[in-house]
Amino acid sequence: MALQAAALVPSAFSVPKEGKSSASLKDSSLFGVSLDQLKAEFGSASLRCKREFNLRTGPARAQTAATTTPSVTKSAPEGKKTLRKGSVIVTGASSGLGLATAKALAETGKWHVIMACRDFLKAERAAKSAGIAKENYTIMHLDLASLDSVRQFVDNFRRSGRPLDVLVCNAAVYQPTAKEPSFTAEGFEISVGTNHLGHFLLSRLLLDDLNKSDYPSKRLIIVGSITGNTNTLAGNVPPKANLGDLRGLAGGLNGLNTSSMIDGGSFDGAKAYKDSKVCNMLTMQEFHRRYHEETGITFASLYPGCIATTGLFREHIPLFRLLFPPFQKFITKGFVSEEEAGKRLAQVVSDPSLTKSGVYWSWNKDSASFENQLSQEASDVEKAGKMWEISEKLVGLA
Ligand code: LMG
Ligand code: NDP
Ligand code: PMR
Repeated sequence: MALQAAALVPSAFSVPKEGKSSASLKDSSLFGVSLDQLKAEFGSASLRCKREFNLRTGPARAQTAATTTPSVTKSAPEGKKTLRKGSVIVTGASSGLGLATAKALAETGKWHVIMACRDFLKAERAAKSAGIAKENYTIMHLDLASLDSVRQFVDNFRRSGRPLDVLVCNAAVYQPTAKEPSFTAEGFEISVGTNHLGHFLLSRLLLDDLNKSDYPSKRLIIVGSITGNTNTLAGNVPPKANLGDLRGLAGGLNGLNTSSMIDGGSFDGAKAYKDSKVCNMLTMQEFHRRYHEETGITFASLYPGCIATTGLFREHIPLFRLLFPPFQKFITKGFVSEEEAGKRLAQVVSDPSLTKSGVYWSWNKDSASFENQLSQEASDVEKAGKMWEISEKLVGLA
């Protein structure tokens, strides 16, 4: 079953696409990104149209963003079609992408969203002000910065008696201005501890529950990002993601007798976030290699676009928060609204044509999805395996 990383990017996808992918991975020009990639990243409307046209060659490769909803039909014994609501957990659904995704899914009337959030009141207010109908969501407490909380959440969820059809690992923290690291309950540097290790334990524990689901398409989705991919311009803005030989991770990221950074280097909050996203993308692929064939679960990651207005940037300096949205809107053209990004992630949750496993999805400017190519590091099979094994130890699974 082991689908090698290279198989994630079959030759059919080597045509330069809107995304930041298939052009050469060689470090050649600006920040080591080839001109083709730059053109692709900044995009031009006409190029985009042509590319999108070219992309519309296979059902799994390019879809329009028209909010498709799953036809959740199941054959009853007597041959009648019955519908049951899908049950999806979204972590960090109290703001930004998670909230927009919860809203998009709830609005279809075909999903019950379990909003797994660290701040119950904030989540409740957010759900209300987003206008999500009461019967379409449940809020459950989850603090990913505590492994006890993750385990407690899993127990509580099981006790609720709901099935689990899709799990979306979305929550994240980003500390671009922190001078010193802060730590999770177990003493892991907080960005990798929350974004990666918390989700790693959560998804490992809930794999069983997903496996038990009788839903037509079961999925585990982990949100990735362009900034963790050094085969793009965005991924080459310093500090760049780099897991090195994982010595800091192996040491437990505690910043005491070992580094707080995965590669063993000195603390850099922006790098820690980008490293955590690399772990997210590696985890998705390792899940795919280990479990897809056996379970039929679809494992996927995505870059939803640059949602420059979310709470993710709350700790950045005010000038950055002021300039970042217009910079992305008018200069890089990578900007996407929370609503649009939510529709994209909702597609990965429920679109019947996005069932391919092991894929890192991206969208072009016409909001057509395509299978994007991960950077060399983010698709390194050996590193993924090593990262998986170390993470298992850190979260107490091995
Ligand atoms: C690191 O700095 C920090 O060291 C680290 O601690 C952490 O915070 C990390 O990733 C987070 O960043 C990275 C460094 C990159 O970034 C900066 O120093 C700040 C750059 C801020 C960029 C954000 C948006 C700036 C927007 C400016 C333009 C505004 C436009 C308004 C919209 C107009 C609409 C019509 O550093 C580098 O990569 C090196 C290059 C630094 C160049 C910085 C200059 C920004 C210029 C942006 C290019 C666009 C050209 C502008 C033309 C404008 C014309 C209208
Ligand atoms: P937000 O800050 O708006 O949302 C992050 C969510 O994570 C919040 O709901 C937050 O909760 C929650 N969260 C943070 N820490 C914890 C924790 N310890 N336990 C439980 N929940 C927690 O950011 P975005 O919506 O932008 O980010 C969502 C995802 O999208 C992230 O994975 C991010 O990496 C990814 N992404 C974002 C991009 C962007 O441009 N914004 C681009 C590419 C990827 P609370 O509300 O309580 O703070
Ligand atoms: Mg980046 C095509 C260009 C592009 C895209 C799509 C993004 C996305 N960024 C691009 C280019 C640039 N950025 C350039 C040229 C610069 C230098 C001026 C730049 C800078 C920059 C900073 C300082 N960008 C940033 C930051 C952040 O602090 C954000 C970050 O790295 O968070 C980890 C960020 C981002 N740029 C993006 C995206 C999607 C982000 C948000 C990060 C994420 O969630 O992964």
